[in-house]
Amino acid sequence: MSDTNEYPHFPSDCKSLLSKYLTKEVYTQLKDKTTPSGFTLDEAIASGVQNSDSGIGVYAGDIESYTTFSALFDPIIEEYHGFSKTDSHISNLNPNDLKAPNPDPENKYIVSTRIRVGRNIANLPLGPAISNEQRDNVENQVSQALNALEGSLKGKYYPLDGMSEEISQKLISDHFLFKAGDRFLEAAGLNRNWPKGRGIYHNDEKTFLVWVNEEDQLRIISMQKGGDIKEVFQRLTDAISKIEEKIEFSYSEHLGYITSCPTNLGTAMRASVHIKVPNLSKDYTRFEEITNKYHLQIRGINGEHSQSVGGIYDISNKRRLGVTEVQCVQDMYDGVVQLIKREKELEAK
Ligand code: ADP
Ligand code: DAR
Repeated sequence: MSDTNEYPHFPSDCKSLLSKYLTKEVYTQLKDKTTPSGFTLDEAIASGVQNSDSGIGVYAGDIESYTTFSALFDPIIEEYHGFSKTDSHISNLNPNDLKAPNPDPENKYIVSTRIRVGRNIANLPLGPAISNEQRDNVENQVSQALNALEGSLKGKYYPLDGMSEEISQKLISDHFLFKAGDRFLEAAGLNRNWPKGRGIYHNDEKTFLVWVNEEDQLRIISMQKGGDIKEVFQRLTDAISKIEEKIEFSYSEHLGYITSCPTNLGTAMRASVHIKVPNLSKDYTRFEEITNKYHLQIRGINGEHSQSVGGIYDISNKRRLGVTEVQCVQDMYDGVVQLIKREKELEAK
């Protein structure tokens, strides 16, 4: 990453929130500031400057980035989340508050369900500013805590460093492991010293997984075949509380759980289903009417920036900050019920 100290050029077709809110005045105001980790504005905006097709384009290097560079982060957070600089985040990880009987007990539509949260360790820099030694210490601390888990969460940590290409590709194609080499993360400095310090923990059934030192220091994941969304949420909340007995997560009253990308702040939760809607997806306008109504995002089935395959889509909550974890999952559940209802109506025609 370079500290150019020059106002960046954005192509005329650039639609990132970075290009919208990094005015020359804001750049001049912030360009000489640094956070306690030594993180600079040029480092925070590097991803969006190098990738003009970014949607957002900025990453925080530490919790202090959100105050040191607030003149840039605040309007981006407000536009993306509808959350002002004076709002406070509230968390609710109680699965008893979720109203979600299995919407597809015959497994006709929902291929699989996955709910994940991002977490970072308190009082440490985030991925873009962490040192190699600090990142290795995160791996040691987190893997020790995970390897002590018992019962249905019991499993093993597998470092990426030294993992065979065959095993890592199989885990990625089975949707369990993160892809390597994302250019947005690369430009943000999140891939430095790759693959050292990175790895994956999973239980024997691969229904509970933790990614270590990808975009965030932990991605805590619960997933399984089918549509029992409540069971997936219950497993995730059980795991989070167990891990929190050993590790303090970075959290603020204003922004909730702190993450490197501002889109993940708050709950840092993405609750998704892979769902078969071949008829509904032919009428994409109607498809999006339903997903927009329930604050949902449509993705492809091989991760962010991927395409749908065979009429199967990744449908997940879009709201993460200013809503609770229960509301995130309820958003997804309520939207999925409507998608299935509409798909059934089209099947009947
Ligand atoms: P995230 O930021 O939530 O990790 P990605 O879109 O990058 O999201 O997905 C990461 C991995 O998780 C990908 O391999 C993707 O296919 C997989 N995945 C996401 N949602 C589901 C789901 N509901 N069922 C199975 N795999 C999923
Ligand atoms: N590609 C970046 C990040 C957007 C949100 N996705 C994350 N954090 N994985 C962008 O600015 O489009």
